[in-house]
Amino acid sequence: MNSSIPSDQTSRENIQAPFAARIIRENEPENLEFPFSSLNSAITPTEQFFIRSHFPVPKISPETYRLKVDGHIERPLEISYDDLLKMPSTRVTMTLECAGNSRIFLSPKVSGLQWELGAVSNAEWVGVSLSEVLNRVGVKPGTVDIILEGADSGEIKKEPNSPGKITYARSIPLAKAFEKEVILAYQMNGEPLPAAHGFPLRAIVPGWYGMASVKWVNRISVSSVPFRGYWQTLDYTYWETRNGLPIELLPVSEIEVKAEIARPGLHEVLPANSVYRMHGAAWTGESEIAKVEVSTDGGKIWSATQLLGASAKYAWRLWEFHWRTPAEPGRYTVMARATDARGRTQPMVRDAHRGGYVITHVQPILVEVRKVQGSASSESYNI
Ligand SMILES: Nc1nc2c(c(=O)[nH]1)N[C@H]1C(S)=C(S)[C@@H](COP(=O)(O)O)O[C@H]1N2
Ligand SMILES: [Mo]
Repeated sequence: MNSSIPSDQTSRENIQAPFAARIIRENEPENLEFPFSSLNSAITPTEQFFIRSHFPVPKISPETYRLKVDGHIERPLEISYDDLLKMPSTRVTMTLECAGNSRIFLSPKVSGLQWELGAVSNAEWVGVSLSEVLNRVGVKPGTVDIILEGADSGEIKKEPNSPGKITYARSIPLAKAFEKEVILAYQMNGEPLPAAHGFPLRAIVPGWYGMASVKWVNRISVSSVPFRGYWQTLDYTYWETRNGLPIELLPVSEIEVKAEIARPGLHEVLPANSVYRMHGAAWTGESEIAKVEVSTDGGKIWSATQLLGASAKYAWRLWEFHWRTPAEPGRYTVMARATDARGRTQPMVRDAHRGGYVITHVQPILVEVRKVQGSASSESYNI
């Protein structure tokens, strides 16, 4: 596809300023959350897109930058930034969710950044298909993993400790690496990648949690043996269970179906007997959103919401529901749950085998309905 033609979904006029600021979860390195209650466009403005970095942002000059490809291949290769820009480009709109998103809702509390609803954002990415690069170097038979390595590095000094100074590296299996939508992106929402999001080049692995989308990629290593690096053995893992028995610790990979409510927010005060616009976003892994339902009575009755815009695989879908709030003031619990085209639905309870990751069980949002003085009972809110 040609990268100079903007698609409808991302025309920048649709993005409204001024923006609500991102929420600081960690200052050094900078880890920032998208203020999810301010969701008002399918594309997250770059200025609001969440940031998750384990190490300080590396400074890379586009003049001296090289992408090196080595390992189990026919022809080792080095590509400059300029040469990458000249290769055929692919555009993909993709929702990036950190596997630790919503961690703050876990009880008992687990370690890690205490993300609320906003370690997830959606952007349009342009870059070179990873398959394009792999075809140039000639992947040898017997390849199992494609290792993506970033230029950032450091030592993890709290449990689980790293073996000294390490880089950020993750692998994806050969079949996934050859999917056209898996790209090495140099553009985000029509601009060169910002430093914090991986300038000059980052992987975009649609359908997988954020940890696979390696930023500041400067080396691709093709491997004939499974890669078992720090970021997929000691961190970013979950227990696979069979017959109630945890049998294997596996790397976190594919995104699970999930809906989040932007408004109302937790403990929001809503006017009684009024029409209130509940809204949010829903996304899934290797499928599409089929429906989003809401409950306003604590989970007894579920009603279908309106899905907005067009469905695009790998991008979240916005949804809305006009709720006639109760006439009776008091506390009410609202919830949203998504189902994808494969019939997968969010669980109501947390599966402990997922540890501190893949947090998709339905979240109850407590709101308060009050009589508002001087307002007509049929007024509409948040529309
Ligand atoms: N090199 C490198 N790539 C990385 C990371 C990192 O710390 N270093 N963090 C990963 C994680 S855990 C997530 S969720 C996404 C976040 O991407 P963003 O900062 O652009 O939102 O980047 C991934 N890629
Ligand atoms: Mo993440």
